[in-house]
Amino acid sequence: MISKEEVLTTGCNTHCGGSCLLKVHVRDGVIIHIDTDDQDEPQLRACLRCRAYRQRVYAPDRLLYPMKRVGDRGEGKFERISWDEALGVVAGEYKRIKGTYGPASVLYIASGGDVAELNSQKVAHRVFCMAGGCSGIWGVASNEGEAFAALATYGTTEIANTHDDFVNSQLIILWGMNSANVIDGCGTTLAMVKAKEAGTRFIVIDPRFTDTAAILADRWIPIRPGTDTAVMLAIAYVIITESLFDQKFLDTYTVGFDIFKEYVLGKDNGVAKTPYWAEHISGIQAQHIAELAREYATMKPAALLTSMAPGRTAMGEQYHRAAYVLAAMTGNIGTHGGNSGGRLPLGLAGKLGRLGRGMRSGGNPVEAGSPRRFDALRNSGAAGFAARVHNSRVMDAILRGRDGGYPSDYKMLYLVNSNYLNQFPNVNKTIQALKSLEFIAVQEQFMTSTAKFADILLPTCTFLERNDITTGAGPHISYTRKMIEPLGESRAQLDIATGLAQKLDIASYNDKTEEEWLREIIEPVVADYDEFKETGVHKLYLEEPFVAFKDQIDDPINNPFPTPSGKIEIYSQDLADMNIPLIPPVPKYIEAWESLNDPLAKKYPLQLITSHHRSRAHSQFDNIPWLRELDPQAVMVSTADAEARGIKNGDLVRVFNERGEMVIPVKVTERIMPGVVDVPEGAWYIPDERGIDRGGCANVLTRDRPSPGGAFPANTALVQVERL
Ligand SMILES: Nc1nc2c(c(=O)[nH]1)N[C@H]1C(S)=C(S)[C@@H](COP(=O)(O)OP(=O)(O)OC[C@H]3O[C@@H](n4cnc5c(=O)[nH]c(N)nc54)[C@H](O)[C@@H]3O)O[C@H]1N2
Ligand SMILES: Nc1nc2c(c(=O)[nH]1)N[C@H]1C(S)=C(S)[C@@H](COP(=O)(O)OP(=O)(O)OC[C@H]3O[C@@H](n4cnc5c(=O)[nH]c(N)nc54)[C@H](O)[C@@H]3O)O[C@H]1N2
Ligand SMILES: [Mo]
Repeated sequence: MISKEEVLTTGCNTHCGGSCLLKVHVRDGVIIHIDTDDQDEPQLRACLRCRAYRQRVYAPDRLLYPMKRVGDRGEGKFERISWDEALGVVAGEYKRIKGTYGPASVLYIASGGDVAELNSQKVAHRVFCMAGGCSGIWGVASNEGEAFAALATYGTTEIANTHDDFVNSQLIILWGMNSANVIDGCGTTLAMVKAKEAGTRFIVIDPRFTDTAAILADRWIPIRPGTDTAVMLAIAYVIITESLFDQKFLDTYTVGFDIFKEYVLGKDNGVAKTPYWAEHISGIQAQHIAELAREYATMKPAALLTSMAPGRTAMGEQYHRAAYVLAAMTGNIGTHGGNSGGRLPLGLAGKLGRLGRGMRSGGNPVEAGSPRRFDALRNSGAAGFAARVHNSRVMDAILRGRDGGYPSDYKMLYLVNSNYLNQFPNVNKTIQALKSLEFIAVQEQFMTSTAKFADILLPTCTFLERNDITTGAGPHISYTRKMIEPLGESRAQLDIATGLAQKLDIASYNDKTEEEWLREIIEPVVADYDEFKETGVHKLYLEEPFVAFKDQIDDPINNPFPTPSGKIEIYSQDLADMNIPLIPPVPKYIEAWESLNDPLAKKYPLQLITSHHRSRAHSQFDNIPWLRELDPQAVMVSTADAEARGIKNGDLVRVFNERGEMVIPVKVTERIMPGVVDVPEGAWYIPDERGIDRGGCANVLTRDRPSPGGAFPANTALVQVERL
């Protein structure tokens, strides 16, 4: 334990993925202050959440002891028990349920929590894999649409340049990107500001006039949610008809442009994807689309940076695929200042070497020999197992089981690093599903809305109470040093898993010490482990910015793209072979469900988006007073829509659709386009006695249906807003 005051450097593990540098002031075993990098450029400066982390560590509502439920599920009544009893019950229930219904009836669900190499969700998963197996989910909430598109087009998800390359761009298009508030790698906005100072032009395309638009944009283009692909196709139309595309690039590095061109021009019996066509869909004037197309095609090099949010819509995969085609048409891939049409690399850029594998789940008997889903890409790995359920369908799967066409009947849930009820769609259905299970165990730090449904609660400590390693887009690697002892009886994830493995008599669970694991993970990238531990954060200085696909572009003969054709697949044979009209072989505009043309729009005329919030990482930090003060939860409504409803700024309003209802304050503003409302995701679900949410939990309103390629459509829902 550290007894005198010391200032120690570490890397944040928070699930925004920033991994920013923290300087933690510790005295007598207590964290007294947290500040950040003030050393060499590029600095890894922390955001407001990191700086407020002390309040999270010492929050009065931290879960400090294992507990068992004594009230009804969801009621939140618990009683303190020992670790021995808690882990004994979990192990006993696993054995009972596996014995009665088979291992596939045990569901293991995990999400973000912390971004850490060792204390990740894998360690508990390994226990269940070794004890006989469990069922799992596929579909990453963040970017399943993006991953699908990147794998189909480029054969890899490592598709972005490092952000020190921004200064080399003439033009940067931030498509749905709000990096001033939403972390996408540490220091991203600073790198953009440097580019702006160096003369780069910025265009922001977003239904909201974000802080990013305010800071950077030379031009802000508001767009109806879910219509991005239509606008991209119209951009392609202008580039094609005005012969602004790079034929040599397309001939050398891509397959299928001609088929895409036919579609865009409407020669395949369809409609020409003109700017006028896209204007009616997106709300952007045709002339503005044409101008955007000409700028993007002629200002070289230009970086089209696409955020994941427009991809978190119904048919969101098509948006990412279309962006990659635009990048290829303009020859912007593999060059400094250009971009693949993707966004920033989280973690280390490919060239810098890879961390060691660390502890892995190992083989899962339930998935051994699983056939592949008919709609899985060939290169989608374990996510393509038919034994898995999509993460936004899993509550429906619990309710309907095999009779509903799902792989199993589910009886038990072990939940790690997720506030599932709050963060995944259709809260009201989730409540029904969680009530129907025989047993639920949750690893948590707080009494979240999901934790209230647990039978056994296992308290996890924060990253400042254990050792680990994390990586960030600096690019950098951090040694996360244990600053204080775990509070109460809370434990690190590996400790919890080790205890559970003992209860399940798995002697071979772990044959290494923590130190040995961390050393093994870091060795391929950092030679001197002891120095790394001492320094805390290891910045990787690049001689020049990392450019994705530079090798493929510079020497295509020796460096094919990792796709079946070895080229950028504008046309994907893998997709063609699937023969699923909603995931076509070339990117197409397919209208989303719950668009403005849906008959439902008569009743629910507003498009809901659910943006990420600057004071939270998802639902994490919503209970932290310093952060709550900053930007209280509210629904953002345009002045025009508010006036039409007699709503004034600050009023309490009802936001509702067929799936649910909430009552929250309204922020009336010119900073969102008419017809669109934003309920930022992550606010905690607080039902009143009638089951109406008073906390502003966006997922009360979202639909639990994945997009055909797996995208998680958190930004596709129709709602109505009314004065209370
Ligand atoms: N502060 C903070 N940072 C975070 C997180 C957090 O919770 N808080 N979460 C982290 C994680 S896990 C993720 S996945 C990322 C998410 O990162 P993003 O997906 O980029 O985040 P969002 O805020 O959902 O969306 C960004 C912008 O897209 C706009 N938008 C929404 N729908 C559409 C659309 O259909 N079209 C267009 N053009 N724009 C649209 C929104 O108005 C918003 O301004 O952020 C990471 N960083
Ligand atoms: N409507 C809507 N819903 C969304 C989104 C959206 O844009 N709109 N975004 C989606 C996205 S991109 C994501 S990634 C998901 C995130 O979904 P989740 O990962 O489920 O969301 P978190 O709020 O981060 O929940 C993590 C929970 O794990 C607990 N926890 C347990 N152990 C640990 C630990 O060791 N460390 C930490 N830090 N926490 C621990 C935390 O206290 C917290 O309650 O949400 C998705 N949900
Ligand atoms: Mo995410």
